[in-house]
Amino acid sequence: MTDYAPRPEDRFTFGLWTVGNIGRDPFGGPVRDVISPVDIVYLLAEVGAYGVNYHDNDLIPIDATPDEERQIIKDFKAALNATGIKMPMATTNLFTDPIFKDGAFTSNDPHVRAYAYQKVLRTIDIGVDLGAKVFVFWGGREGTETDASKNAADAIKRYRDAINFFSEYVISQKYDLRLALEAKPNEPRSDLYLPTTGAMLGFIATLDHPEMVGVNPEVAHEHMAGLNFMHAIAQAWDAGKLFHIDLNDQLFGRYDQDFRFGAAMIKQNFFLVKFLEDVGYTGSRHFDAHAYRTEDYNGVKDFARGCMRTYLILKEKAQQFNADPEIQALLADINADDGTFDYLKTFSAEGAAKLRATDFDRVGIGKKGLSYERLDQLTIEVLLGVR
Ligand code: GCO
Ligand code: MN
Ligand code: MN
Repeated sequence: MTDYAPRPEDRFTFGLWTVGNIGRDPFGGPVRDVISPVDIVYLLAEVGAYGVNYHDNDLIPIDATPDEERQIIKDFKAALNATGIKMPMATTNLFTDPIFKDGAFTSNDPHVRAYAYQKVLRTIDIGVDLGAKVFVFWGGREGTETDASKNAADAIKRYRDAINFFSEYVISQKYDLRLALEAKPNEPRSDLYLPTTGAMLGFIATLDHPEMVGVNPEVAHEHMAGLNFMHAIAQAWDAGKLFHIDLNDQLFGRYDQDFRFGAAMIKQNFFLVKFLEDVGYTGSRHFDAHAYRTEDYNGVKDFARGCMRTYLILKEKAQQFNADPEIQALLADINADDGTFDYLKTFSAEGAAKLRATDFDRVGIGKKGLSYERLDQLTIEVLLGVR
């Protein structure tokens, strides 16, 4: 048992836009005052976070003059130095300004696409200067309301051209920077292109520099699509593509909720944390979520502390699961393997012939109970704290 205090090695990060969220929604205006990026850095230091991430315009207003931009970056760097807060990930806002109302890289208008490229190049330069090692692309407006408006295959091609362009830019500048693509099925557009992490993984394989591009999956986004997030994470991990992760929470079938991590689906998030910890994921554990609209800034701190604390509690539960003799005995039984079929691990003609000649007790094997009810109940009891 620990005190669940966050430590730097936990790599807990928050976006400027997360704890800085002022609680605006489609039905109501802000409920919290805007606080400056510098104040957000101090707030994150106070709650024990490791780092902060940002969109270009969270830090530098879209219409800032070069002098204003220099001063903002200077002040931000001073806050990072004073607090020890790191800045591991940067991203570009390609969705708020009206110019992006029909997308950025997938817009039909070449001026919009070129402006988006320019915005990304500038953000990469500043992000690298601030310490970013991962650069996220979330295609917030890369989609449609009506498919009469765009050719979906052209949209994917334009997306590919853009990521290839930025990959070459990073290589040409000799930056130590990897790119991470974030999928979302919908919101704010009716339908977004490349809607799931699986779709992104397929897309990455078609790029000119797939080795420098991975994914930034988000709990809420896969849940919005009714999918098992941990399975998406497992596929990304298996492909060597889990460069970053956006943790939050979200019920199936709802609007984009962005709840505190672990606020809604405890069991799913337990298996997620268990997966990340079991495989030894060492990247940022980034919380892309925000406090309820009912909260003031004390509530925002409760929110931020809660994200990290729940992660650490679930991590402890995962350790408990892994150390539980009854659970482990069940798992050993379920996974029993005497090596009889090791010859099938690679194909050989002899192996195929041997397999053809093998008699299986199909009925007997099909009758065997697997004890998953017992296993799941034990899991629930670990989670409920009665074991
Ligand atoms: C959302 C997304 C964003 C992105 C962010 C960083 O649903 O709005 O999750 O928060 O993660 O733009 O790329
Ligand atoms: Mn999101
Ligand atoms: Mn996100």
